[in-house]
Amino acid sequence: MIKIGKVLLVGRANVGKSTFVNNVIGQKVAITSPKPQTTRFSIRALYEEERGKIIFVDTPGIVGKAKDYLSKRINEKTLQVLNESVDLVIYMVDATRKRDFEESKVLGLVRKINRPKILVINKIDDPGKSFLPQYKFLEEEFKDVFQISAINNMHVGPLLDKIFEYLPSISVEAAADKEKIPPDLVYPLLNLDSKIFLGELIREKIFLMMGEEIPYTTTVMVDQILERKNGITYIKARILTTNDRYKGMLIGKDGRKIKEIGSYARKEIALAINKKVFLDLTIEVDPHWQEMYY
Ligand SMILES: Nc1nc2c(ncn2[C@@H]2O[C@H](COP(=O)(O)OP(=O)(O)OP(=O)(O)O)[C@@H](O)[C@H]2O)c(=O)[nH]1
Ligand SMILES: [Mg+2]
Repeated sequence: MIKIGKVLLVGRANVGKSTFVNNVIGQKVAITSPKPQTTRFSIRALYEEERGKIIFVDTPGIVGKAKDYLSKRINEKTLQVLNESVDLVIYMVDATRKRDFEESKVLGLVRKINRPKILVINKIDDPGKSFLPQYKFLEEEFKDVFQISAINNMHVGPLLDKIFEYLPSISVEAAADKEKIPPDLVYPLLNLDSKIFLGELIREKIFLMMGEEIPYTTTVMVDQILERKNGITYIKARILTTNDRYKGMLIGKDGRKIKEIGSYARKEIALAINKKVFLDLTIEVDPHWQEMYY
């Protein structure tokens, strides 16, 4: 018998959900950054080992007060995912952040999900900023509680053991027969196509290299991926932003900012696909991209 099932990750923005998924899988599937709502849509990624398969569903973090249109849309998207049928829910909280009304909002949503749940308290590697006592009361509500450091993979092993305990078992023969597996568990490694994934890698660099405001005015479209005869992979991508001022900031003095973003993204893409990459990256103003989002 092996285990196979779907695990939903839910929590406030920035608690480390995507970092956790990347580190368990051992490969970057979701971009991460210190800014909230880095993840904008749910990402499904497959973890496989001898005990079985886990489909992790990483979701965008829920923010307490969604002020702008984009943030509202992202919150709505996450709420929809919470209704999906899953075998287990991981509710992740951040030990380095105060529990406030935003956390109460997320807890309220988690309580409504009628599935087995595990409470994961993340970032315990950072004792200087620990609000651990504020999360203590949750330990009565959740039978299974793990304190981890997703970034250092600390205590992640025992958590995985527990996750597997909760997942349904099926015979090895049945698991090998795609017909016998529920269709929503037959995923490729990642549910994103390569254009979307490359766009995400570029978007991550904007989240890491620009100030607080700009990332939320931008999205990235990858238009073309071409394998050239000379062995170079040509990628044409556009950063969309909402007005000229932001465009100017993204370009930077003498075009330095866009160059930095492009070069950082290009290097990571080249490493990931093990090919030489030419990244043709431009910036466009589109005041309406957020309305078209999704
Ligand atoms: N110290 C510490 N930092 C962490 C840990 N896990 C994640 N982080 C950092 O926390 C920030 C947010 O991590 P993400 O994985 O992007 O968080 P997320 O929950 O996916 O956030 P959203 O997608 O915005 O909802 C990043 O800067 C991570 O490097 C951890 O275990 N310890
Ligand atoms: Mg994320």
